[in-house]
Amino acid sequence: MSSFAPTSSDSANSGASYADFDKDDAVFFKGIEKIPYKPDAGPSESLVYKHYNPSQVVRGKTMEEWLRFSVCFWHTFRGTGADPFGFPTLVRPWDDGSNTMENARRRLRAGFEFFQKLGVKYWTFHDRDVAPEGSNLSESNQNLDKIVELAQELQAKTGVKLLWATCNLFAHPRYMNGASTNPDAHVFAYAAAQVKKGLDVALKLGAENFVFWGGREGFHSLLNTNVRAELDHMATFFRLAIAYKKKIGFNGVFLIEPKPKEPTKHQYDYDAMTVIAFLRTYGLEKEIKLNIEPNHTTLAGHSYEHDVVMASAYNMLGSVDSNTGSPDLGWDTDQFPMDVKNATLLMKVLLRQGGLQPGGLNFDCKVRRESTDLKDMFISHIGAMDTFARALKCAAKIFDEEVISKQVEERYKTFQSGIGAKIESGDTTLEELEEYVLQNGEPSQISGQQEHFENMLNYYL
Ligand code: XLS
Ligand code: NI
Ligand code: NI
Repeated sequence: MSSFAPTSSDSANSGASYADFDKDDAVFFKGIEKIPYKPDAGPSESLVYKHYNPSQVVRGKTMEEWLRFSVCFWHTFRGTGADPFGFPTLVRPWDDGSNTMENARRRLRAGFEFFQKLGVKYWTFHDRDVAPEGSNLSESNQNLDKIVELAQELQAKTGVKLLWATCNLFAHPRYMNGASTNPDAHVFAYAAAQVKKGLDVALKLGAENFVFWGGREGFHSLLNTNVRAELDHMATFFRLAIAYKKKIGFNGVFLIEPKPKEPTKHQYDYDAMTVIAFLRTYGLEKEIKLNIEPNHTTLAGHSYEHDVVMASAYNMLGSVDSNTGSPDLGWDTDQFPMDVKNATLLMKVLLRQGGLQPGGLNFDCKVRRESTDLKDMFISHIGAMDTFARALKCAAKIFDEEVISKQVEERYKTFQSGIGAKIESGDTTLEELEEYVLQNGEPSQISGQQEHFENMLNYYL
């Protein structure tokens, strides 16, 4: 905590002490009830869903099944609003800012009340978000065990499940030069030990996936870096994790989350195609899929939906961190996704691949540091969920009517017969193709019709 402690602008909890939240029947979000579906609500009614109706069936599945929303613990329950230029702004009345187990328990219990009131069935966390790191590995593991016991209890009581767990291999100073790609084998061993425990915990809590995000796996300078050795070590790290996963019988899907930079200048898991190439190079493509975060995709210089499209095209899309950035900024702002057009482009892909299960749409998002009310935690998630519900309906209409897909198919029709069919099956030669051109001359011009396709998309939004 900083020396400057802001006071909350929220009145619902005024007068409560931290100890009040230790009681079994403590209510963390006073005055906020379970968020209802209210399609006729007006523009300023904010604690209602106007589009997300979990049981509504869209193309054979309920909205809840298609969307599989998940709340992330780190931003929503550990975020303080601090930035490199400013102190924390977010006051959570149960959080005394300490690194104690009591505080960790309160945060977790607040979390489950939040998931339930929101009506979200999944959550995600890093090991170090939920339990304090101790002074050595054994102490950290003991802290984690105690908190996992409480998480198990809360999951059973509420029916909220774990979409994925992950290990924080980037915050502690020991990882400053990387975790699995650290030039020091001792650090590699530490990261491995931490992942071993992370997998035990994931198994215990029934995690449906397990994520690896390599924020420090990369380099700031090639001058001091042996890139080939580091990538070989990273592959070894994954092989060891796969072996342990099988040994303990953890069936969750392993996911790598690509990101090109931030905090490291260049990260090895640059984007979807880089990770797919890495997995294939090291023979790991059957064991690991991708968790795509569109904000990372735009940081890599691609459009919002690019990596979702690419990963899905190769059957490698496992899950999505559905936050967004400001395209006019060069960093990961982790904003809530509120853009119906972008969300529709994403849902189009999910519909085509039949959903994301056992993955989901994880809100790796944080409220702006100026959004200081407890209510803002709800409003942000509700807005994003409504955005995706609208997008699902738009994408379903696009699918039902098949207008766009038929016209895309039409662009490739020359591959269905004649010389095109031979190219398609790989059953031709350069000589044969030369002969074809000598016979048929110059291809006639065919419009790409980009604006026509853009107009068609807008029709459905
Ligand atoms: C950071 C990443 C991170 C992962 C989990 O940019 O998005 O939050 O999702 O470690
Ligand atoms: Ni993420
Ligand atoms: Ni991110």
